[in-house]
Amino acid sequence: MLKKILIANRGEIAVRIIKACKELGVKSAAVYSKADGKSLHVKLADEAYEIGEAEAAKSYLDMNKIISVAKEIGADAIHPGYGFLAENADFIEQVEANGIKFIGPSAEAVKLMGEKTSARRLMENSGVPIVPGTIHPLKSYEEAVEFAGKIGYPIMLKAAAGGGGKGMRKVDSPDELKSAFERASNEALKAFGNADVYIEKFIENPKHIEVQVLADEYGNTIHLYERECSVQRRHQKIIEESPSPSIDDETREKITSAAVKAATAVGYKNASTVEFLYDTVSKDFYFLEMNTRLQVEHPVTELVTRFDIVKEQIKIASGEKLSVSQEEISQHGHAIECRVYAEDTTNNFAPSIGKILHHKIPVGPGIRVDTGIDLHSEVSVYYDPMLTKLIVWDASREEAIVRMQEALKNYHIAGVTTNIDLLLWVLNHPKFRDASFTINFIAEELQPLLPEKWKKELYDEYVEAAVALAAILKEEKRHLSVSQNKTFTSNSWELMKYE
Ligand code: MV4
Repeated sequence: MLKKILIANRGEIAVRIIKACKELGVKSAAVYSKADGKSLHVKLADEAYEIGEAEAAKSYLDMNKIISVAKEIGADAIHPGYGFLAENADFIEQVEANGIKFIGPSAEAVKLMGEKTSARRLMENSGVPIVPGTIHPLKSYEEAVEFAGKIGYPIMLKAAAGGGGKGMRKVDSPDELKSAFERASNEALKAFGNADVYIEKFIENPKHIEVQVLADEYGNTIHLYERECSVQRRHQKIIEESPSPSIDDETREKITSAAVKAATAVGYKNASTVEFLYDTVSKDFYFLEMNTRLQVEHPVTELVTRFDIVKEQIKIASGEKLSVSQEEISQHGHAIECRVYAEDTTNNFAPSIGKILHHKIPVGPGIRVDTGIDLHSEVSVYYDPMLTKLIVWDASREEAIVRMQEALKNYHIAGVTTNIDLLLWVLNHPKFRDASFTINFIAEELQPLLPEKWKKELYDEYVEAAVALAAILKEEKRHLSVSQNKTFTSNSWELMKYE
């Protein structure tokens, strides 16, 4: 077993990894920036080392610094969590060149899956269904015209080096293609240093379903079933659940087998997630991308399969064989995760910064709280504003929803504005209840309730939206949460109080 793991991350995921280390009797070493001295992960780890300035580029993204700390303190492995350096093939190579174990996939697999056309080629050759489109970067605008004509509009132009929604452009008709092609290539070059783009058929109103995969270093690969993550806004998931309420057992069997095929095809080791778009009408699913890391939403899978993914990651990196076989994994009951963000829904999801002045977490049967904050923590502008993941388990989806509503109502945070009201609004929405939501749910249902900007000339619209939201909240008989550092110019909660 590994002896000391450096955790190259912060917040709730660093805390989650520290807990797995403690349970396995492995020493944990935190690293932190100057903004994070009082953070929970620093308090909980066995050791903690400051690595630089608040800006991520000068701390959590500083590969050399992190590797030199690991060597100095005698860490034999690095767990990257998600984000930051987790899917950086150069980092993996450097970690390994220094004789340190990277808890994750090989640099090779990360590169192969990071270039989206090579990923699509590999999937097609392995019998994993991909979205119809090109499997090589487009060589010219003329080639784009030809392919788009063949598969039919609307299409998506995507950056080969992109992912997660970056460098993506929908094209509705041939006359839009020229400018879209040029802009997409330019954007791709600027964002990723690589101008390559490719074409996919645009899939209308799909769901987002992904499969958790685990593989050891001896080629054994299993899946831990699926998660549905369709409730998102601007490529930011906010609610995830397992099992998916939208697929039948036959589709479940097909999509999980496809995910195992995908991981096997890349010779994958450790934990990964294979993402699919799912068309509810045809019941077809299409490979989107493979995430070569532990994901934010892994806990719903842990609760439903009763299996600890992070401990297994560490065991795999220690050279152990998978501790379970596929036959030993099954789904029990239903789990839902809500991501609690420090942000203002009514102010264009602007991050809310401040000091945590009050923090009472919900407790009770079937409630799990993965948090990176506690009383007095500082929520800064430097990092992702996700504070906490509330995860609940219950025997059925209906019961899990009720349990989550209670958990959210009993989660009290003061000092920053949170999205708890938004989460409650979603859980009560008929389209969430009957599972008919797609990836466009928030954009279609919530956005019309919210004005784009809070300019003075938009005041009427602002009042209208605030009143509409207030009515929804009143119907749910809930109290409005008012931020400590409220601004009277752009805070609809204030308006609602007077309504
Ligand atoms: C698509 C699509 C529709 N058709 N590709 C967004 C993130 C990136 N992983 C791929 N994405 C999409 N690709 C085709 N051919 C719609 C999306 C998409 C999306 C996908 C998953 C979850 C949320 C999403 C939100 C907007 C768009």
